[in-house]
Amino acid sequence: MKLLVTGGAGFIGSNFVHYMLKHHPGYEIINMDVLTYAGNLENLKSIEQHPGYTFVQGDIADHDAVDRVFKQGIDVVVNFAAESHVDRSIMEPEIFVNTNVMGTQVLLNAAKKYGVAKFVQVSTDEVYGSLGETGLFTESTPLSPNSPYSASKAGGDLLVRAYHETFNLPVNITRCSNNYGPYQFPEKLIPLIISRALSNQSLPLYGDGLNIRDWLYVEDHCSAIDLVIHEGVNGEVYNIGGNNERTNFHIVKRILQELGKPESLIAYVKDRPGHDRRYGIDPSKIKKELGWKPKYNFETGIKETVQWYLNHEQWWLRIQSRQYREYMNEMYGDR
Ligand code: NAD
Ligand code: TDX
Repeated sequence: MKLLVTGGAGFIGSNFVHYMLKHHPGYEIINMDVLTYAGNLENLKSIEQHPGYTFVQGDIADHDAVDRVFKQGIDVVVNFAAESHVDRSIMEPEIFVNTNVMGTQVLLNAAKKYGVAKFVQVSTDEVYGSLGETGLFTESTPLSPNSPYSASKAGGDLLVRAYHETFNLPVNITRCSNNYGPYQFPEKLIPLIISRALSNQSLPLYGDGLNIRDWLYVEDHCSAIDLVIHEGVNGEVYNIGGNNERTNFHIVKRILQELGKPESLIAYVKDRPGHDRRYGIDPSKIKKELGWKPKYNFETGIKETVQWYLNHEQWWLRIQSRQYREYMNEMYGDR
């Protein structure tokens, strides 16, 4: 089995490459990643010499680069490559359309041209928009994205759907809730709070801090995608989540408790424009139809994650490059 993983140097993609090499030792994995600020080959250092693993630096929106990869014969595509941070999509939406829409289109075209056994589009619950106080997102919830990020992900999803309906491409779309765990770039809430608390910097909570996200440990997302590759019914969408809704305030307080740091570090800051109030995934379809079950509860997952960041201080300190510092300064007024 030759598996093309795009965006495999990012957070979830690198966890997925490790997961697949461990659980499917005979598979051949090609990781195509352009290495944006979020792509980090250090995440894959321990498997860089693995005989089943190859890295190709390239942009999924570059027809020629994608064509060269597909010429090698690809059985399955798992498309993780994306611009993934909502705040950046508010500052600079165009790149989100280029990668998340155009890039997906280029991959779909190559998959159609060369033929694949499966194309898995890794999407997000954010395409469904925001929930009120009750209810959960199901696979039939209408798409109602509110940020340039989620709109571009929804655009990619619709193209994937169209390639199934029009060209019979064997596709699945997965829509997962917020992930956390090792190798997550410290612009996202959990690693941002851990790294800033460890440096005794202020901890920015947007608005009233009571927006709700539904958290899933990254390894559980990987096991769900593995299952969808092998058992997913072509053309189907699968929501993935572990029923772990928490307010942002709760998350920050829990991390402070784990680190033994004071709540006085919390700083309420201006809200994110278009900030979705609540996400909550109904994962019953993937559980019932494919037998997926998450392994981690939130308590175990958050403890492991905090420990990982404590043990890998050099990993996130190295990331804090000039570009990262400029971004943090623009967002939070750091010096
Ligand atoms: P990430 O930002 O950590 O990683 C994205 C990776 O894609 C990086 O390695 C980057 O270099 C690469 N990339 C970006 N543009 C590219 C391009 N044009 N060509 C090739 N590679 C490119 O993102 P993540 O958090 O790991 O998310 C991975 C996927 O999962 C995304 O599609 C995202 O929408 C989806 N998702 C993320 C979450 C979450 O909580 N992080 C939840 C649900 C779905
Ligand atoms: O400094 C912060 N302060 C804060 O209050 C940051 C970075 C975030 N927040 C809030 C905004 C959200 O309500 O925390 C929540 C989580 O924020 P992010 O980590 O930016 O994630 P979110 O916007 O929910 O999107 C994430 O989950 C779905 C990923 O970034 C997406 O790629 C994924 O699709």
